[in-house]
Amino acid sequence: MAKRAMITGISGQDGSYLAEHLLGLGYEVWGLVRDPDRPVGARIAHLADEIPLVRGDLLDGESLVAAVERVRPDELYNLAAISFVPTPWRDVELMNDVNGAGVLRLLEAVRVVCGLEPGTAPAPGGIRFYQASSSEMFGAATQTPQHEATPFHPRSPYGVTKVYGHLLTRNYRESLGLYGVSGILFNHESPRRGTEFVTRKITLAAAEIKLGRRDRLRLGSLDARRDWGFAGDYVRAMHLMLQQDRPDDYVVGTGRTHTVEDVVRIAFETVGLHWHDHVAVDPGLVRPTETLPLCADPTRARTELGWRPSVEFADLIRMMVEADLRRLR
Ligand code: NDP
Ligand code: GDR
Repeated sequence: MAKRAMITGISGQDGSYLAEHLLGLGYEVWGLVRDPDRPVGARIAHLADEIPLVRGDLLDGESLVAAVERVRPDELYNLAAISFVPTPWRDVELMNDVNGAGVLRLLEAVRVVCGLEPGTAPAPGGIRFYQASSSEMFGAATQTPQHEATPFHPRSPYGVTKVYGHLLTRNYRESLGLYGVSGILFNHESPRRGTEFVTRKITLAAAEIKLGRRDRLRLGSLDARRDWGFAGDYVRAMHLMLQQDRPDDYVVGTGRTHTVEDVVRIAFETVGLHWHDHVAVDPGLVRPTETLPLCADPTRARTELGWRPSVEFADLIRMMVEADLRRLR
């Protein structure tokens, strides 16, 4: 019988790639959305006939118990979050409620539905749980590259909420025997990336400038460094994490960093323009508490999961620019 997966955040970048990947593996895939009566959104519109939707909101514990009870998934992927790091301070409480307490509500739904109790072995065939942790938890870590044992030192309220979800997932694993894992994923991008994130902001602007729809692009720090990979590769790692005999946490990234300026240069080269003619630094967009250069040490994912990224950085940026050009034309 086909395995059943449930994905929160299915309308997001990762949700869409994970749904495609699991459908390709023969899974029955359910998506948790806040309002199943609304159109599903561009990222998963092409999968609308293949994915049943179930109502649920990370802010509403009862809705999560009802959703988990109804779907009874073999694997539950918690990808839902407010995921933009410089979310305005006035929205930090909401972000904490979704990214932090929301994980608690979902884990509680799993505990209730599976009847997990301290001191009793979980019933075989229970729900396997994936939590979307983030390299942003490392923030100002003094160790580079960062691996699973690197101490956390988040530099943003977003990073703090992700540490909370991460530690809770570990706690349910250690206290209640839940098969719960956290994937500590470094930045991953794609043509489906939200336009507020720097790679897509740049690739979209390069395409728009090429087509004469605008002339300038304003950015924060061009020196900021990240370890950027392709989202389609990273969802394979999420799935592999839930197939292991023993649950554990894994760092996922390429192990190589590039600067924002590298993204800009490749994007503008792809459309045959000189970036210096179009890009300006806006001090208002420079983050006051930037992280240190974040770089993954994905040794555990490579050796235990057999995971490797397949798309190089420059090819990823070119892929995104070309997709934006196609979409605009
Ligand atoms: P997106 O921002 O693209 O998607 C976020 C999703 O969360 C959307 O589907 C959104 O639904 C949903 N959501 C937000 N609030 C709620 C809520 N209250 N209840 C239910 N659903 C909600 O994120 P990504 O796909 O890029 O990332 C997926 C996860 O991985 C996130 O948790 C993110 O923090 C984490 N992560 C991402 C990395 C990356 O580089 N992409 C790296 C490391 C971690 P709607 O469409 O309705 O708004
Ligand atoms: P990040 O991604 O904060 O790492 O979070 P983002 O693309 O927003 O920033 C990456 C780096 O680029 C610098 N930067 C700019 N960023 C944005 N958004 N806009 C700009 O104009 C700009 N100029 C420079 C930033 O300062 C930063 O250094 C992403 C999200 O997907 C999180 O949810 C996830 O957890 C982490 O990646 C890992």
